[in-house]
Amino acid sequence: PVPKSANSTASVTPPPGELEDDNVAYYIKKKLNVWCRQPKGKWERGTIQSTSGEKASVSLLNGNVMKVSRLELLPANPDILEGVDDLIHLSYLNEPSVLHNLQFRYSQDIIYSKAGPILIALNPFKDVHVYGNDLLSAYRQRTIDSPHVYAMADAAYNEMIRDEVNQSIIISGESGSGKTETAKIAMQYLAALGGGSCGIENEVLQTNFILEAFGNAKTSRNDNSSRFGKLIEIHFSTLGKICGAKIQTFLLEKSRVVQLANGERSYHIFYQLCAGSSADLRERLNLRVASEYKYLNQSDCMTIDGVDDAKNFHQLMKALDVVRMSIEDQKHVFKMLAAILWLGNISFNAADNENHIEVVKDEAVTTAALLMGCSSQELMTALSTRKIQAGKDTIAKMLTLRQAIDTRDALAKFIYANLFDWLVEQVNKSLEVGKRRTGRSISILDIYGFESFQKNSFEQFCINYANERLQQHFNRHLFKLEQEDYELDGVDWTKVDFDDNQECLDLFEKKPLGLLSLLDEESNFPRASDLTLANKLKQHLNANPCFKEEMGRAFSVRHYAGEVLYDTNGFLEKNRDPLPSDSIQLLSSCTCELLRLFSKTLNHSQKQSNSFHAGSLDSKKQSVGTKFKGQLFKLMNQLESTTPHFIRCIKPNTKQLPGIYDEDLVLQQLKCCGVLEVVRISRAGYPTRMMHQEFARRYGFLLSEVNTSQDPLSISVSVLQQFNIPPEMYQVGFTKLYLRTGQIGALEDKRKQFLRGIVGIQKCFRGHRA
Ligand code: AOV
Ligand code: MG
Repeated sequence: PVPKSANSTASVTPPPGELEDDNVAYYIKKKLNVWCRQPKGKWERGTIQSTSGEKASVSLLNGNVMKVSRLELLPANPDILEGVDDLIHLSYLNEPSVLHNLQFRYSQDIIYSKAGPILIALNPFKDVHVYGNDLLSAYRQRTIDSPHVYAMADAAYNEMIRDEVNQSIIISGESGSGKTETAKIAMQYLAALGGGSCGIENEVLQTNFILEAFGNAKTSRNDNSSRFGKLIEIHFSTLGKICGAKIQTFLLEKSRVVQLANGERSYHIFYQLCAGSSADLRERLNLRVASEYKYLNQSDCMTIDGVDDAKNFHQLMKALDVVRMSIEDQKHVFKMLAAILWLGNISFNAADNENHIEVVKDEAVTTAALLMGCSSQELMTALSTRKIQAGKDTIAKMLTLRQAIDTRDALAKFIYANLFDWLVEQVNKSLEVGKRRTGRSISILDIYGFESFQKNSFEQFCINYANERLQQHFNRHLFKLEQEDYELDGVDWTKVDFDDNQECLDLFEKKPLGLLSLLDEESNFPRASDLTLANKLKQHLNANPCFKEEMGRAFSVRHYAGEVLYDTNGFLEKNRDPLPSDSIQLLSSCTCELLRLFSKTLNHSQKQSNSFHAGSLDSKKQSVGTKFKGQLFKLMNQLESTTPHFIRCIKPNTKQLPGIYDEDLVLQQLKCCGVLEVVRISRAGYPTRMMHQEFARRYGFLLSEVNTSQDPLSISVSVLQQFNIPPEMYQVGFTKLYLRTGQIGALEDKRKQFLRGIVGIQKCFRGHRA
């Protein structure tokens, strides 16, 4: 289940160092390192001994000598570049070189590296001792500058203060790659840096625990997988202290509440509640052990290795206290959770021989009704019948087993999703920025990465759409803006091709002929089916190069990170996400305040209509896809106004184990997130840029001959000439100087030496007078 390779068209300079005829001899003479592809595709390092025709004989590091085609050879980096901090510094950027550099570091527990402006974080799957107060202060005082989340958070903080511009830290990567942990590490740094007297930073950190309890679950790929996207905006006062925060969440996976794949769990909170609640609470909620609930026991997985649900429940209650949730509200929350569990245990009996059912009146129904605040009869009616208008009368029609189960599950999902949103709202109220808003903030985005499985459904469809949007943001910043900057400033710059994914975004977003619009149109059509949807898509979208027709109900999308095959099975239903009007009426009549509140979140118009059973989308109710698109647009707008910092998390193996570095897996992730392109472009470009005035002011005094001109440009050029900076290492723009990697460092050294010299002379002079 891995995405196929990304199409990398971006090559600024030709991939450096093809082994050409004329330099092979040089490689042999100097015993330069090369990479040699092994029969199974793995690359080994060695040196070329001799060549004959198209064949070369290579002596490998492990002592073996191999005869291979010259096509199987790539230049390797000299030993002195082993394990460099920033991939930009590698002489050769071919795949084995990049993979080896990261592996070399990983094997020494150095999990962070840079790729130009991007931070790469490899998941260690164990405690690596690179966190904590000592390191935190070291990064604060800049006594360490090796790549780290701390360094990135520090840069964001400083830029926020210096430029008075909001910042964002955008974290992406596959499931289990370490996004959520990385986000927490960044938050810890900011909390330490911006911690004030009011303790709000602790509150901000505690929210992680609450959101993870309700929004994370064990999946086959991650024991603590976030099943929602999250943006946390941390606000700072003019003094640079944290003064509040705001959390936005995206697209919680609701289906998990009622349906689990084997070996996976529902949301942590259910198991925590069952394991950790007090005797008193257990009695009030008529609570059982987790294994007695159908919603939890269907997947044969009740516990997670190394996780103590009961202990976590106590920590959760503490966290709820920290965000000042009242005991009353906490009780409501637990009541809703128990109600959901009991709903899942409600069962049905055949009522007649026409497939109709009735609800079994047992402990499950009575307890669920009690917790929700309605009578058992009301609940039973809502789950087994639906009212339909027949002339002037309303009559109750009995449901089939399938309809009844769907109704029950829809109710459980609705309650949970609303409870989650409500909880986020409560947390936000507690974190609310005081009256003195400064507008300065750092946002941290932890959102699901690109997904491609054997079978992909509506969830992957939405997730991958979100990733296309994020990728465009990434492209815009790193490639487009960069080029525009050069062009505006009159700098000669051979255009860089990069994968513009606009076509794919159009495929999703175009109206009326895009995936989302067509999906909505079909969702509104009562007799539509997954097959009619698939046919409609094929009929209208075949011309888009990112769309590919497949057999039957399926279609494929060519995403920036590879082609994904989607099965339309369930798309319409998940996009409509219906709740029967009878259920809405039931909720609005419950004595539980929360449920009444939730029922109001639904559009009033839906209550009148019978959208669920008609199987269409109420015209006023937004579909899940459209709502998500709206959220994404809002998110993108927010991010556009910030200076972005990108972190790409990489999962070195799928076993969640330390010490295993699967080259293919790493390579495929590096390609998916465009890391290799960024390195090439950053290196080919001029990463350092300075206004002429700024440059002249900083280095002008180093000139040995007094420059009579006051013109910053001519002063700057004189400086560059005096220090013999080769012309290919810089470009002079209309307003700025553009320097290649490494040049500014050399100038800074000269400046320091010079200043030390002056201080030395002054000391000596003072000493003389004394
Ligand atoms: P994710 O957020 O990217 O997955 P997590 O942040 O939950 O991934 O990381 C998965 C697991 O990897 C964690 O539970 C830790 O055990 C381990 N891990 C990650 N980063 C570190 C680190 N820096 N040091 C030690 N262990 C780490 V998902 O939410 O599934 O996409 O939807
Ligand atoms: Mg996560």
